[in-house]
Amino acid sequence: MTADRTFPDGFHWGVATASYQVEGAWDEDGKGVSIWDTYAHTPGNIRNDDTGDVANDHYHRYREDVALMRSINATAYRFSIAWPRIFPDGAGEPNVKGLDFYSRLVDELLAAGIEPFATLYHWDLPQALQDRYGGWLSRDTAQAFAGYAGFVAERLGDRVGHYFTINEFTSFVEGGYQVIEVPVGGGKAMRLGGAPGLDLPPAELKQVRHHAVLGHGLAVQAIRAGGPAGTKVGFAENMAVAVPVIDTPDHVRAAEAATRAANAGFITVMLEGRYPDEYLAEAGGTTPTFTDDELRTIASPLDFVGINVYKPRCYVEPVDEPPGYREVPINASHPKMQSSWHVLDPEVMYWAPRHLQSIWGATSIYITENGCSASDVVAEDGRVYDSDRVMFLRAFLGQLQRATSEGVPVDGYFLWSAQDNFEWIEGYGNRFGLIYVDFDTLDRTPKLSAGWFREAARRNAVV
Ligand code: GBH
Repeated sequence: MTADRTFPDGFHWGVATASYQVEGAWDEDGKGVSIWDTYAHTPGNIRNDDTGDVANDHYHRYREDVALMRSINATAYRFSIAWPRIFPDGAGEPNVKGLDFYSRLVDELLAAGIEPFATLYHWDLPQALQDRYGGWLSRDTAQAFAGYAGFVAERLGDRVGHYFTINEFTSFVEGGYQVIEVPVGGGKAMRLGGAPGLDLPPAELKQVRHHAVLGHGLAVQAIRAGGPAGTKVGFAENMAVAVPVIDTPDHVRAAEAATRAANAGFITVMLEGRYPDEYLAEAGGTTPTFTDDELRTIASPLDFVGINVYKPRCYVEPVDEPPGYREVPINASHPKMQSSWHVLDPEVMYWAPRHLQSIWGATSIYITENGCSASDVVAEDGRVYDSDRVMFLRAFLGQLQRATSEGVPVDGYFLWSAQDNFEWIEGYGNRFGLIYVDFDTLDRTPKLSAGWFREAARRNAVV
């Protein structure tokens, strides 16, 4: 292996999961009900009516799972904390047994030499807050989120030094609070879905987005106040990435303008402290309602920027008239990975962090998720031959290495996912893991790609 495919020293090789997708134990040890418990328990919402009641049973098998992570040389684990385990009612009295689970998990990770990175909100809102306030439609939920985040940083801060506030604003807002179809290429569309399963008018939707980023900002401040000095915090957003058709300065400028506009309600306001004029103009300037003070909170200084990178949002060309770019339709024959939305282009892994650096001057970036689903099966010899995932990882990490070699400040990579798990409205059908899970026996089997990851992490290089 030549030296020129290596990552910077200290680069984190992580794997990621989320509480509702792996933990199970949905009503154990005093946990409150989450909006995903409610949503999945409602027939017709999830493919095959699957639920996360048991999932990977990670709540009970975390020791085995940490050992598996160690066996593939992971140096970091991004997990999420289930808010209703800590505050069953959303706020008020904390549930000590719920916190104890994460405390045990963190101890196990540290003993295995794996650094814990905790996400505070990966969509499993306490149902109590949905009922009381209408969830993120209300500022009260943002305030409650900060209370919970500060409490966690105070209690786990001696051992957890990195926090992601909210995972994928885009997904839980756009999928949970409206009924919407999004283009998936070739003129086709897919319907998004998710808890709480509402269909709000556009003005209220903008207020939901605003309260989500406000919750992020309030949580950043609460984590700094609650955790020890040096605690690091950022978000984990599914960045909309515009890819230039041609790598020339005019195309790149067009792609940057398109990227800034496409992230207006989330990344742009969190990093700039203002909503772009076009975003405000869309609804006649009437929504969202906000104050300057809130904008300052939303843009609270961060230690790093986290992005989930799966696919390009679009391709762009420059044009002379405003806004200076034009989206190019994605061709019907464009290659895809198994998930219907998963347009394949490894170069998105180069452009995403490069745009973060060039548009917003990011100085520390984590790829908080990247991966793909595949039609994995256990072969007769007991192995799982996910050749497409190996292709995917080599290509995407190759592009990430290209970015770091040009000085784009990426400090780590988290593969989605450590294991096959509950893929939201797709149920257990779409497998994203490095480790195959038999959902009848809960047996775990490392896939071919796990061997690839083990070697890449060992060498800190694309292999
Ligand atoms: C992430 O979401 C989640 O954080 C994670 O929990 C999930 O399991 C993982 O990725 C794999 O899906 O608007 O064209 O993209 C994934 C991002 C966003 C993918 C919504 C599907 C709908 C179609 N998801 N997207 S599109």
